[in-house]
Amino acid sequence: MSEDERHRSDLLYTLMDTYIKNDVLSVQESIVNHVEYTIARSRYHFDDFEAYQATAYSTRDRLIESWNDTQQYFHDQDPKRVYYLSMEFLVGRSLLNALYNLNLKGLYREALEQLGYNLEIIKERERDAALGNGGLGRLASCFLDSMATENLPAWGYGLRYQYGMFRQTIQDGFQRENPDYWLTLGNPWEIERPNVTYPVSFYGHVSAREEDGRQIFVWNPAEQVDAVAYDNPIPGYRTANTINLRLWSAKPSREFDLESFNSGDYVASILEKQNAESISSVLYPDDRTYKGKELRLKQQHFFVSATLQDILRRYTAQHGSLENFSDKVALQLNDTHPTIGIAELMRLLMDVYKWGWTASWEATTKVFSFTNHTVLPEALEQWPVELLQELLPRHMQIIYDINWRFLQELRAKFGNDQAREYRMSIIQEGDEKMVRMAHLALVASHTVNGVAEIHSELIKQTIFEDFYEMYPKKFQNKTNGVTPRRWLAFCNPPLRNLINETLGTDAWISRLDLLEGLKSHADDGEFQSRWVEVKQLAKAKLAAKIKELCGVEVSTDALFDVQVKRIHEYKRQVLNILGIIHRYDQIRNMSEEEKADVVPRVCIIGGKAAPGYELAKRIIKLISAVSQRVNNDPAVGDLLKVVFIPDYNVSLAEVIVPGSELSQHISTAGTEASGTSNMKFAMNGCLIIGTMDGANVEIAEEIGDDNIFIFGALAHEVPKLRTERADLKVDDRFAHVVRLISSGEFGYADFFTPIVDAVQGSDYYLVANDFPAYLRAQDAVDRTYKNSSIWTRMSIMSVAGCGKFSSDRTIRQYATEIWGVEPCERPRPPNAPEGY
Ligand code: F55
Repeated sequence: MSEDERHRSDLLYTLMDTYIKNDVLSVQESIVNHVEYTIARSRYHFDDFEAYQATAYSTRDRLIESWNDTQQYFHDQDPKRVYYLSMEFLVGRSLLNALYNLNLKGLYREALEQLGYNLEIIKERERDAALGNGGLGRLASCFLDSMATENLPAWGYGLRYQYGMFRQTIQDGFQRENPDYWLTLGNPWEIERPNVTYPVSFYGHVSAREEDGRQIFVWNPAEQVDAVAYDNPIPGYRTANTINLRLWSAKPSREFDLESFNSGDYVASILEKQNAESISSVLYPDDRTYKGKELRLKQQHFFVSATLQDILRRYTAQHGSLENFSDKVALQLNDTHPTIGIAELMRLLMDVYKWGWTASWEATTKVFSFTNHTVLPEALEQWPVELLQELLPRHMQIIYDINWRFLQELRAKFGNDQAREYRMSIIQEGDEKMVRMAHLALVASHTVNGVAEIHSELIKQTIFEDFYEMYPKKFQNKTNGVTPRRWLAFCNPPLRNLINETLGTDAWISRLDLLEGLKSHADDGEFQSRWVEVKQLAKAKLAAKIKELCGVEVSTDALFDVQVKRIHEYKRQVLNILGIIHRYDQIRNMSEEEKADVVPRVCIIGGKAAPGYELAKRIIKLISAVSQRVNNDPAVGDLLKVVFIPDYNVSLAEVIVPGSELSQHISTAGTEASGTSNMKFAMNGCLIIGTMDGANVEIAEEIGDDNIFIFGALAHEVPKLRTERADLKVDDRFAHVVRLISSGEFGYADFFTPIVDAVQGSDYYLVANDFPAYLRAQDAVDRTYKNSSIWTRMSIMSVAGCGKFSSDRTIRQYATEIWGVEPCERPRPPNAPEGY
């Protein structure tokens, strides 16, 4: 090293070695600098929103420090990495989460306070990042939090939609969808990486030629767009590690098709290129039924192609070649949405890196694993062969090749069994040939997992029965979990403080099993009354939110009963609303004496219907109509209130979950893969009324079945009950409430006919069957609520038994049982300021 170089390196070292300091003045300096130099407002005048922005940028600076050092550490240690591929990440807000994880919340609160701003107020100015539909997207975000906290060498990959999940408004009781252009006022959390850009190709044709006695295929695409990386730092809780969520945005290609500009019509060429951006512009808001939309397939390919190019590029940059690639990389497919990535990796290995089929296939099957999130057949993705052929001709060819070899294997194992081949083939034959993405994912993955025990068993017996017979060892279970940071410690500070005090430590926040220590306090009267106080505080916050959003005044003395989730027939919001109508009808026919005995209830329902899901939209209207009627009936008063909370999202959930006392998870047994909000509610001392479905089964097991209200048919009984529907003796109360709807008691009788027909006809989701048991369970709820000490005991036992449902546990199981990756914890920098 020359004298000059040494000097420069010393200087850089000193400069780089100064971390942002953790004292009030330094924080204020940093915030005010961002007001002036980043958002270009005057340091003397900035409003709450600008204070939020500057605080976010200041927090981001710290995330960047930690991100850079973590990535450098991963690079130097070179452990096996895992990449979580998901078309959805339901992030929600980031400010408080980052400050808490970095252990800087108190410092920033104080710094802002002295400047005249309140952190609790300005944090409300952040828009949710709603890049997901529901459970699947939120799970991906919880996993990132846990992967960072568990110090895993992991990254998330996804799409940077410009329009996230639509914003729901309710007009005259009907759902309206409004665009969520969430980036309008900027996104301080992301770091644009214009130099991390990859070309992604579409359409065109494949040509073949001989080279050194081998067939070489060349894809000549007809369209190309660029994928630009946006990095979103994900800090772990109380660790020096910060991992990355890399989201891709589509831009017109810089190079492709430049000739067309010189062919005359310059303006038309520019305009045509603008279409490129539409690829990443909008999140599809359908969370169940698969729709064969070409743009959706384009999104999927755009996403995985950019992701795999990035992973391969980084790997070869570090290792000089792709040697040992499959020992050093694990790729998790979040449902089948990124499954075209299997064909894309094969293509890249064979056509770009010139590997042979065998080596490519060996590597591909070694890196991929796949998570299934549903047993509903209508949700299974299938793409028309014709569409795939046109959009991705080389991939279609590779899929045929994979299928050909797979069918050979099938014959070798089971002999000539045409029916089986027909069922299992990756290509579904018929008038319109289809590619079954789940079959492709199953054939190419070394592991497939369901998301709760019952669900993982069911997929082996139903949708993947044949594949289970063929590859029994591939099948695993990974029961979902949620991050206890966002969903308990941060969203419910009074409960956090009470738990800290009681356990004498906050270690439970990253070792949730420690909550078990609460069990010995469950009968302590003193502790119980503090527990009740904490719940009352959260109920008051929720009541204020309800007033703000629905204009309805609710009493915090009433039992707060909640069902918030996407609206779907299988989740049975209809069972809930029929139960509410029954309750209403009873109350209005009571004497004053009888009324004195009633437990007052506030029934809170929220959730979005997919814009094309007509029946779900009618259900929202029915709930609104019932609430109109009930809330304005003087015979009912405070004994029953019904509210539909509009635009249910992550930030609202952070208020609703702590403020609930009873929450409903009442899907027809065997239909809800897991559910994750059930875990969030239980963790916050909210009792569950639910069916033996999804993770409810394991929650009951963990917290004890006398601490949960379970009812209804069991999963193994459901198929038979469906065939016996015609013989069912319908409960009189059921017939009565249905008649109230169809006779126009709530108006709109004709509009509600399809709902009435659904539960009176084939009743696929067995609403009528489960109705009597549901009412019995609701009676038990009322009886129990009257005894505050028993109720509170159950509430404490719920929290105490929730240890298993931390996503930290889930992620550790993925890491050891599927990915084979180990923690890689960056040592805390020796010169880092205190508390860092
Ligand atoms: C989104 C897009 C498509 Cl194309 C299909 C499904 C979805 C989606 O959002 N699915 C979803 O949320 N599934 C849920 O996943 C959760 C996490 O595993 C489960 O808890 C829940 O049971 C399941 O319905």
